[in-house]
Amino acid sequence: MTEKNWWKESVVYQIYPRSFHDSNGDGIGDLQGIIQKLDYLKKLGIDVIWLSPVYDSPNDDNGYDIRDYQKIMDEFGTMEDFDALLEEAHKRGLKIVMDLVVNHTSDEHAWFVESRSSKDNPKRDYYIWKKGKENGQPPTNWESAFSGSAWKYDEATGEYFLHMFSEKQPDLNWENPAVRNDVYQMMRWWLDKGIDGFRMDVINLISKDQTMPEREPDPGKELVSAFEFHMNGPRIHEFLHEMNQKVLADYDIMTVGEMPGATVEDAKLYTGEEREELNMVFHFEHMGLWNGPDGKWSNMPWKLTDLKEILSKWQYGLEKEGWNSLYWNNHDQPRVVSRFGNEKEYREKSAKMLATLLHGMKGTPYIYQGEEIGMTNVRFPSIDDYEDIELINWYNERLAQGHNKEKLMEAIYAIGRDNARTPMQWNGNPHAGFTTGEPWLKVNPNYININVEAALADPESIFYYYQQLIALRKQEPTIVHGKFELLLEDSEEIFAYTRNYQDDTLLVVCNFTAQNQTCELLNLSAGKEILITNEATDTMHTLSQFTLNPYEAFVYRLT
Ligand code: TEU
Ligand code: CA
Repeated sequence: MTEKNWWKESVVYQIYPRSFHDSNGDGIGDLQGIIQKLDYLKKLGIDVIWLSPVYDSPNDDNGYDIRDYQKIMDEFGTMEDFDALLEEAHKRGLKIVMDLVVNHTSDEHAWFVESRSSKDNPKRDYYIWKKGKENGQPPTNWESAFSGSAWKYDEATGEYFLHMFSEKQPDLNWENPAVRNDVYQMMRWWLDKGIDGFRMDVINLISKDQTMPEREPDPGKELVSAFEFHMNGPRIHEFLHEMNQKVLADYDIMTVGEMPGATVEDAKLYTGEEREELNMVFHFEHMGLWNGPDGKWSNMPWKLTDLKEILSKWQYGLEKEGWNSLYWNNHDQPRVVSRFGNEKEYREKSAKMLATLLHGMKGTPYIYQGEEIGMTNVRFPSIDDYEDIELINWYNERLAQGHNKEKLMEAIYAIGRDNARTPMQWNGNPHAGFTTGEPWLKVNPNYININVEAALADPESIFYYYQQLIALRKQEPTIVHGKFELLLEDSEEIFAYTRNYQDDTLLVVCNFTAQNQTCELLNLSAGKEILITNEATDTMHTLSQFTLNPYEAFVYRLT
């Protein structure tokens, strides 16, 4: 596809390289391992691969702490391997979108090594340095997203530097034009190699509120996150427009910004065509349904009506301007079939239902590695089996505060990022065929039954259902362009909507429960054709009143 806005008709597949496929037996996924699986991705039917960071990194946050933007991480291979991957992907008509992490670098990046060396080093202002308070406290009472203060004291110069994530991820100072120009130069270097775009990590945090407001601690909220002060900051649109004009506009690419705290109104400004900023954003509203006083770790119960309110708000909101990203999970989120579906007795049915709901909507769908075979969350017996800095820091901080260990583990089982990072399950061989060595993170023991080889051998598998949904998007303009209309908005059991384009109307109905549900859709015309269903049937429900089986989903064309 070379026409403008090809990304509006594409389906994206996210690869977390560390966990995708290991080609040399060191237990760590790598670029050659991805090359070996490109035909599998082609078979699935996806168009674009979003590659989580593959740059040189000490891996404090598994590559989201970059030490050299123009060098490949040793464990992943060489720049020649990357060039081979890009060439092999393009040969198959697959595009590669890289992960751009420029809100922060690693503290081992040459820029930071210089910046911290002295107050008058030319790179001092590449980062955000502040004096502490008179009483010896850090400059503000903000928390890092990975627990503890968002400020780290640096002995060498007696000042603190800001890190909204780990202590090894100092925030770049985007107020400094030299930082911006160095970032733009690096982006052009990658785009001139022929990559097809960027996913931009927490890109709406780069413009900091220069007043550095102190936050009054709120007893109801254990988290006083630095995030809150810098989401959609004062100069964010200026910076993104500058990036667009100095880099992005010169290339036929796709850009998607990861934007914690972005609203529909923000997204219109970030993605409106005439705005010349980005193409799409990832919002987090549906990923925050279970947030409570301790953020996501509160793991509150969620309601279908809340999910419907959020997703339909974004469908309506970006109908005329901007464009939606559609996702259930990624490398930071729990597995969708465990979170929103039913991983036990209805794993396959509910996974297909969830896929139907998302892929029937308007926007660009993103599939996270393993989602297409219904991989689930994991329950490792000990905290020592886990690797993610976010969950380990949170666990240790809460344990030190006297919280119950079992309760903490239950939250990790439900919400922890390692749920998404257990190695991809390729077959029933040891370590699921991910590696011939010892995997860097244990494989989910259910790989024996849940793996690609088994899925490819089963015509009724979740894989082939995703393959059908992707094909449907290619053949049905109404799925790409149709206007969304929510139905049954008060139902806590059924999520239903129509898509209308020219004189074509599609109906999507999904039962989110393990029970039969009666449903009536009186004011709709009759069904004319079943486009897809997770039921083994060729008879359509009459829409006046009908009964849905547990986790039943279908897409009808209406007369
Ligand atoms: O994630 C940003 C972010 O908001 C994370 O804190 C995420 O939402 C959270 O872990 C879920 O509760 C991006 C990357 O996707 C993440 O992997 C990195 O750890 C983070 O930025 C720092 O680069
Ligand atoms: Ca390897």
